[in-house]
Amino acid sequence: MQVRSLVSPQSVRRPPLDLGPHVPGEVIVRLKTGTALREEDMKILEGAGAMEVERLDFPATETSGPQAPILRIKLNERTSVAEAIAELLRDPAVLYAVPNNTYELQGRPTVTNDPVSPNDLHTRLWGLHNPGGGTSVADADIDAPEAWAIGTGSRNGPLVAILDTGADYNHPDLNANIWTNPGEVAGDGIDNDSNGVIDDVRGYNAFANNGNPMDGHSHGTHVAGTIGAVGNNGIGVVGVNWEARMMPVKIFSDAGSTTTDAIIRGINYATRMGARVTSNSWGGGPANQAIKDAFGTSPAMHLIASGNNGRNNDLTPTYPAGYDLDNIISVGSSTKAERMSSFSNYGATSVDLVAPGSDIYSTTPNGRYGSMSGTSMATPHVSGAVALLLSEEPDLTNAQVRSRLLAAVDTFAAYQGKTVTGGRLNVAKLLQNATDLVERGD
Ligand SMILES: [Ca+2]
Ligand SMILES: [Ca+2]
Ligand SMILES: [Ca+2]
Ligand SMILES: [Ca+2]
Repeated sequence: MQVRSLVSPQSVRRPPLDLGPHVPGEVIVRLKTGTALREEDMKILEGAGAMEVERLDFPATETSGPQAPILRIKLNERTSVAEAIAELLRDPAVLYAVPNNTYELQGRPTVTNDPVSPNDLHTRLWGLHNPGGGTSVADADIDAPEAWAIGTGSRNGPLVAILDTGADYNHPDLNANIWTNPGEVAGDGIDNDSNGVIDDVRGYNAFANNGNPMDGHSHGTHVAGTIGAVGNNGIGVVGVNWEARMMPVKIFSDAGSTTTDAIIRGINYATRMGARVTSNSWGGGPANQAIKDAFGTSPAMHLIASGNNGRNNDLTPTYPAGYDLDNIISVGSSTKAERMSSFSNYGATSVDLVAPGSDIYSTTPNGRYGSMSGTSMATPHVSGAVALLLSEEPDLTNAQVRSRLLAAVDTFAAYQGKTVTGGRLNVAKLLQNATDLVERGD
């Protein structure tokens, strides 16, 4: 017996009804084939109202090879974004056409810069080592001191791209652990290493498309300190890694907003420069196929904040954490009392694990220190743990990193049914590997 399908054909591609917040008069377009932008492609774009075309091509990798063109087009005044997308989707040469969606930082953490002398600071790093007392639960931490008995990180270790508001690379507790581009000469106005960016010595400003990733906000500097503030140097704080190789990629303006084209430029730069890990304390807004493809093309492991809406991501996905890619890990936030942070998004199938994110003390610009809360602060604990693991075991694949990371959690009822693992990061278990673990009391 034949079953007749009542489903209509899938071949008609329609633009989404809700385009989400986006840059007016701009569209991101990906073509299907070829690596060159041909004359007939230009005709298609002009037919859809394009006035200006910028290439945002994904870098070729060993697995992907050369990539089909991806373009940011600026439209003439007569054409709306919805009209242009509808027109482009009618052409079989177009793989997809999406808005240049805009995104915000994950929450707006408040900063309290602290004037207290450096010798007092270690007691505030409860996420690394929590002795208990007050509202704190002893050992509600990632067991960093136990991990440091195995390794403390390396300045020749994995390149960690921090996609954020930049970083204060002159901070005395960060400077030595910020990547220096070996192929670039500072201040000569020349792109010495021919990577498309002039004078990108300490990272990249993808938002303004220049070589200076200085942080005028504070969020990215705080994230960097959790991953790799210089350890055992007698000042400030210690990161999960005492030594690290962190590359600030500034995808946000100093006001904390960004666009799809800046995000793609930032991810592509990280890919091109060989990032092994990316740390992403941002999200919200609509799914965007071009951003998903930029993450998917990159061979790096991507640690991504689950979001600060206090909601279930299984029901209402948050992006980029929610993109279904093997190299993305979604991170929720825990408190010093071993509870889910009230602001943290959760999800039994969509949030992989939690890490300390409430009341986190770290570096802030101009040589200062302060506390912030958010899944933004939880994510760099995991990024730092993955970097520490890869500095010890550089040959691990992404699949191995994922399975090691998700096995090396401390499980608690508070995280059951709210995360895939039901647990909180434990970096000592991660480095020890779960098989020969000896449980410790603190
Ligand atoms: Ca501990
Ligand atoms: Ca350069
Ligand atoms: Ca130069
Ligand atoms: Ca320090």
